[in-house]
Amino acid sequence: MPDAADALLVIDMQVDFLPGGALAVPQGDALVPGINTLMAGFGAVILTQDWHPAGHSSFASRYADRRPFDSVEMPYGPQVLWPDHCVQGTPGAAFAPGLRTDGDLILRKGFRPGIDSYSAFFENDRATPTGLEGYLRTRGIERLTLVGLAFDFCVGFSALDAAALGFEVTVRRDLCRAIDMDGSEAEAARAMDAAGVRL
Ligand code: VGL
Ligand code: ZN
Repeated sequence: MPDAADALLVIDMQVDFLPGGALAVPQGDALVPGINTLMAGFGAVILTQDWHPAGHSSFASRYADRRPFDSVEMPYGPQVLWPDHCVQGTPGAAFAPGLRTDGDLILRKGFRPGIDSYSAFFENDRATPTGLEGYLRTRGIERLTLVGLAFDFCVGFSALDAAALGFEVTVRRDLCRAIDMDGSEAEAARAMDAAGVRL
């Protein structure tokens, strides 16, 4: 019997993050069967969806003098600029082909034009909540297992926030893949380990 206090969080398993997508994460597509199998063992399954309006402030195409993977200073701090990706309602924002999407909640994030959201809990100003904490707490969920994309961005920030909020957090590294720019994969692993996240 799945324990009602355990939830699986499936992060950003979307077409644009798969090989061939706008912001492809190597081997992202290889995770689908394993994640589908894992879902069956959980009492609560939540999927997140990166969900940007066209012209989002995290898109390098918004800035005449910037390229994807440059960094800019936003009012809330440094922000990496990305290729246009996961634009609301486009095929690239859809879930990965073959992924089970019959979970309990689909949480969309990154929909505010002026602010990016890596974490499923807080936007990149580290202050604006997505509402996920309240959802989990009111359901009595205490333990979270995270899988999906990308290990060093949305999975990592979500895991760190979940640990800081007091959830017991496990990241199934075998069911994640990283973008890995400038050593970001190792840095994310180090930060999660230091925060008490089980890897
Ligand atoms: C992500 C960069 C930009 C992710 C989303 O899902 O890790 N990374 N938007
Ligand atoms: Zn994004």
